[in-house]
Amino acid sequence: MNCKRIIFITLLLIILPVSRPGLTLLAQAVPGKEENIPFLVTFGKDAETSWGYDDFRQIFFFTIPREYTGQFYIRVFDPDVGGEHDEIRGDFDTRTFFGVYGGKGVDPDVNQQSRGLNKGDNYREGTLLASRVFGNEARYDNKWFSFGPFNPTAGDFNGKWNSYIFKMVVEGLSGDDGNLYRFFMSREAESNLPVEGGNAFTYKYTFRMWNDFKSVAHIYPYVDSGVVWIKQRNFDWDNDGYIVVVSRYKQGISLSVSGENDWEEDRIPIEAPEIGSSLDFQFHKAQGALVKNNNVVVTLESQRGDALPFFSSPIGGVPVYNPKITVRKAPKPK
Ligand SMILES: [Ca+2]
Ligand SMILES: [Ca+2]
Ligand SMILES: [Ca+2]
Repeated sequence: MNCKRIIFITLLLIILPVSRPGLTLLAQAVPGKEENIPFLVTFGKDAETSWGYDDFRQIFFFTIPREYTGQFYIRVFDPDVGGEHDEIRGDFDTRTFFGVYGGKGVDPDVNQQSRGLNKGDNYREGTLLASRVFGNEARYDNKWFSFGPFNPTAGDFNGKWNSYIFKMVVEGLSGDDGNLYRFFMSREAESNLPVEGGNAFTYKYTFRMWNDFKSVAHIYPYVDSGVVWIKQRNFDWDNDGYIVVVSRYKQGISLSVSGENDWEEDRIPIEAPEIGSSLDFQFHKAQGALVKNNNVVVTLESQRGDALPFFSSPIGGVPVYNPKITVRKAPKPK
């Protein structure tokens, strides 16, 4: 490699991360790198809700920047329910649907039902591009399965993000076990090669905590203009430690935490400087007796009742806060 080429690549590495405000380069792992979350969780529809789930589905949106013209794949790690990683009840007898949607009806800014937050919502709206139902299948255990290739223009174009949007619907069709899995949006079928500037988001985050006292999980909602306060709701935290919200302007607000099979909520004020940036919701595990295999569900909505998206790669980056966190109690919603 000659000297000019080395200088060129060095410059490229310096310039690229700042050339796309709000979007980062390596943003396609879901859960994201900064979130420190091992797995997403979806239970079969015959499961008890106290196992951490209340609607037996998870919906994620993937964004492909308009400038990207190549094909891409959405890869799923451990899509089966069996063998490693998954949560067994009795026998492994759960079937999980994974479906990738594009076209009109997908964009959740245009079609709110696409978010799948309310009972009766037609969250499968859009064109089904690829799907598969996974059961207890050793050939997909602890392995990646790739959906695609997809052409970016098969997505639903969103002007605000200047991106094509695709939707992944995961649904526990039958059985009572928990399917643990994660995603990666990749340029290749057989390896994880990120699409520059891509991202992913959801409006209802259902995830698994690490079985580790020291581990802190993070999720990063984006606060859009017009938000004055938000209502947070968390489900089935099993009273495992504490949840705080941190931002550039919040040193730490302690939230009400849910017990087993129970929702808790708070109202969190939003300050003007927080608009157009991300909040950092931190999930700190209880010290002492380890709460094992803890699955938790989190949703947020603004004072207008509009749900806030959680991005796998935080928009504007991880908010920087003062490490000496002072904790105060969030007021109850009125
Ligand atoms: Ca497995
Ligand atoms: Ca079972
Ligand atoms: Ca699995």
